[in-house]
Amino acid sequence: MSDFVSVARDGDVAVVTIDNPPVNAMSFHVREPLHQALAALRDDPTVAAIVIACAGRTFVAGADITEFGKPVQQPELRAVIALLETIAKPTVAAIHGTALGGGLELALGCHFRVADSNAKLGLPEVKLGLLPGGGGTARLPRLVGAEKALGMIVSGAPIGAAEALEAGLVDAVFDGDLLAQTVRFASEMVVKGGPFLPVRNRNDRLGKTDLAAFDRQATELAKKARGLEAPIACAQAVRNAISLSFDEALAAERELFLKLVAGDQSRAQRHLFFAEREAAKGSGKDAFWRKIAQVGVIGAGTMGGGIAMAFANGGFPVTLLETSRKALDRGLATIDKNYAVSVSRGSLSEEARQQRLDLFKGSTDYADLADCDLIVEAVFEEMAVKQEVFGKLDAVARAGAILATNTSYLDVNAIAAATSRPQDVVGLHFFSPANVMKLLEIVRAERTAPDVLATVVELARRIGKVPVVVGVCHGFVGNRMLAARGAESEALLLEGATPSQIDRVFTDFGWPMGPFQMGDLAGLDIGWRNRKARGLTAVIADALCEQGRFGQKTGSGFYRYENGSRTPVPDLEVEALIRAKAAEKGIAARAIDADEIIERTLYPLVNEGAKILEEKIAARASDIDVVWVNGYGFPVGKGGPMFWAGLEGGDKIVERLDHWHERTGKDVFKPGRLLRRMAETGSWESAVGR
Ligand code: T1G
Repeated sequence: MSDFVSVARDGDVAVVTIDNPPVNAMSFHVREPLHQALAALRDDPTVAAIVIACAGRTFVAGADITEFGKPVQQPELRAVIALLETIAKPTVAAIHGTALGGGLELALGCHFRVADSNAKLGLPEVKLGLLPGGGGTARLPRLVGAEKALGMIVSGAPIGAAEALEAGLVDAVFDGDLLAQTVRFASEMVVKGGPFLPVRNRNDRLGKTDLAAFDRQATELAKKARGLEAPIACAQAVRNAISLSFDEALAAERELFLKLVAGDQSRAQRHLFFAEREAAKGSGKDAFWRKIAQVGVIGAGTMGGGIAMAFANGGFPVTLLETSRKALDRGLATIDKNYAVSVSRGSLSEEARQQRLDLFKGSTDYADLADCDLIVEAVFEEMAVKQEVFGKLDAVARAGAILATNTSYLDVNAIAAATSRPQDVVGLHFFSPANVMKLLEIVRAERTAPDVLATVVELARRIGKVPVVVGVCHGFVGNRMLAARGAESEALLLEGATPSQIDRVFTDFGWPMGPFQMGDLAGLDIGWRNRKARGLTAVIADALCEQGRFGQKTGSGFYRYENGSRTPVPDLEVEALIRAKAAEKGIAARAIDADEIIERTLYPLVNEGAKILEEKIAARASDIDVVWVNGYGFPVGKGGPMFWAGLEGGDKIVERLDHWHERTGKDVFKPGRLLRRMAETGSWESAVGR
């Protein structure tokens, strides 16, 4: 056959094996020989049944994403599946690892699907700004029902083999030798005899759809789309499966798919798919350079507790150290409560909760960290405190242990210098809540050893984090750019904009919330203490904090929060305070529109990103996108600030920054050299290359 598709016989059962490492993507060089093989086997009278299986670690994990946006080579996936459905003899897909996207759609083209008990099945196309384009929106509802299909396709979340069996998506689940059991299953079907109904002709479940319930569910899901087109298209396509004939629904799916695949949102989300994988490159993927079996965390506060949970969730025993028993018990109680909340929400079983709690050991004695392979410090954000902790760590930690700091701003080189082993020191900047947020900014200090870097990058993936390696500067990539994005927020308020007006521009842009609501959620006192420590001021935020308005936690900040609710209510008192501060500075209020707000917040964000790239604090523009999407809620449909800059147009950004620089004389608007080059060359890659 070909290097990528082979056919073997087990009696009168033909086994077609796809072998296209690493994830058996349905690339053209797979589709063509597969199409040929199936046509031949269909017409071969000596073949009584056909099994489709995959070599390597997984069943087909989807269409080949690298082919999108390029001329389509025939046969397409839909043609392979259409051929599959013309086969009268039983066809069985043997699923192990992950059957995702086009891979599951291929399996839906078979009469039967059997799965290994650890297999996962799903249609995650929505995460790429797409919808299933190989008939999944018309076939999946016919097997699992419209409501279940809607949930799976709009969320893109895979389900396990047991749930798939219960839902009717697979016909059997096996442990052990999957292929042998699948061949036996196929033979049993031959004996049982046909006719074998292709999924496209199975309409019973669809016929039982409660349309009102379905439409309610679809409306609820659409509300959460936040400007993304794909979730809406997914819901529409599943709706079509109910109300149209199979072929009409298939044609409608095609139309929606072609529109999305050509759109900026899907291009942005495909960019992020590869950017996340690129960001983790440069380290031995599955090679642990240093053994990490036992983890220590210093500080059981909000960050320390979350970090400890992240490691326990990854299966690592954790020693949690605090200065006093009281503080330790408080920290452990919070961890216990957090797990209890997950159990009550059904996202964690009671058994798993207990297993994780059993991984924790509390201590107030540094000596208990002596057997840890990695120790993460999460104490007060002050250099002297951190250096004292690292001095103590240097005395107790075993040789070869990795010493990490969770600082979100401070100089990791200066922290490392407080030890006799700076080569073992690295920054691990988690984001709050650390057991939830996916981003891990890994800060490479001047003397951090390569194997330390490689080890923590791999470790990050193992605890479900998205690692990005960055250099040392104040605030690293994320917080340094955040400062640039926020630099003008106060000026915009003094000149006439309101907190809710600015926040709405951000939510319209696709952000979960704007800077002022975010400030209230995180607590305005954190920034206040940081500014005071550095001798900086923020006229309005400082004034609010002096009034004890720290945000949600005190019931008021830039907004009011009534009766403990999290709903921000615009507060005339705040607007009066802003106007008073403006009057003190002789600033008259004027109308400010959404474009100006974007230009004075997001253009400086991009500009700071360009400076970071130029200083090699970030290795790639796409790394900056991964930081902002996974750590700061930058809308995935825009691909991150650097990708978005390409959509917005480098020349327009430079022209407007020049305008504001001339008008205000502020450095935050002064376009960096690399941004100008990007505007000339049209891409960050070519700008960096020049
Ligand atoms: N196409 C091309 N390359 C892919 C790929 C794909 N579908 N999936 C993975 N890769 C590459 C990836 O870039 C990396 O490359 C390597 O494989 C290993 O991946 C018509 C429209 C399967 C769960 O969305 O979720 O089908 O960096 O590091 O952590 O309806 O990969 O080594 O050079 O992620 O073990 C739908 C995407 C496509 C699934 C494995 N499918 N893949 O995770 O490995 S759209 C998806 C994943 C579609 C049809 C439509 C994960 C994984 P490199 P990895 P992993």
